[in-house]
Amino acid sequence: MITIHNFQNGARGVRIAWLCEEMGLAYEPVVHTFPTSTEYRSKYPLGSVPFVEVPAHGVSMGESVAIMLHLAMAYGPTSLAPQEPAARSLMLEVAVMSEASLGGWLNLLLTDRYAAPPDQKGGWLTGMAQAQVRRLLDHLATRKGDSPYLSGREFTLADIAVATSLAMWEHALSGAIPESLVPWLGTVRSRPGYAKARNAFA
Ligand SMILES: N[C@@H](CCC(=O)N[C@@H](CS)C(=O)NCC(=O)O)C(=O)O
Repeated sequence: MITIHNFQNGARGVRIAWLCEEMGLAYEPVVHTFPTSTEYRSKYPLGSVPFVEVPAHGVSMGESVAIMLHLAMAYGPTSLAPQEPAARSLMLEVAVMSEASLGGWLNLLLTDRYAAPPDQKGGWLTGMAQAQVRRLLDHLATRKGDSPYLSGREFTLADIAVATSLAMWEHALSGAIPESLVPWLGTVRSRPGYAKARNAFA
């Protein structure tokens, strides 16, 4: 059994549950409050979510995109992580971008909106972070072009990774989705696995 630790409605934990739903993997959702408990930190000293445990495999790990890639490799093969080199390279580039680039700026903006002291919100770096998110989204839209999905013709874990990043941008940060990504986002969000994954952490 895969245990997924997350916050209530936590987009990055939904990302993992959605992948499990798409792959037909059983998982147990565990909801934590912020700040996380001492008990949780004894499992994962960073204290952030998501964090996954698979005791049967001796696995306990953080970093949502690494978790997705691990599960796809451990329980695949799966069309979510294509084997063909060109499709795989695109999937990896976009999936890693969702956290390493997009997620980093989103965390800065979330911290600014929800944690910064009132007199220190909205500084130069906030404007820079917003501009960087827009730049990355425009890049993804251009890169996608007329393809149905972000890494080509197949729905992959890159679509899950970016769609869940966009939930943070749209809902927690009131960000706008580029017009050309709206149909794609509607298509991927209509997958039953997304609704089930969200319900697991509702
Ligand atoms: N790059 C990490 C980001 C993890 C992260 O920032 N998680 C947030 C919630 S979505 C969190 O736990 N924030 C509270 C904290 O860091 O203490 C990942 O993809 O898992």
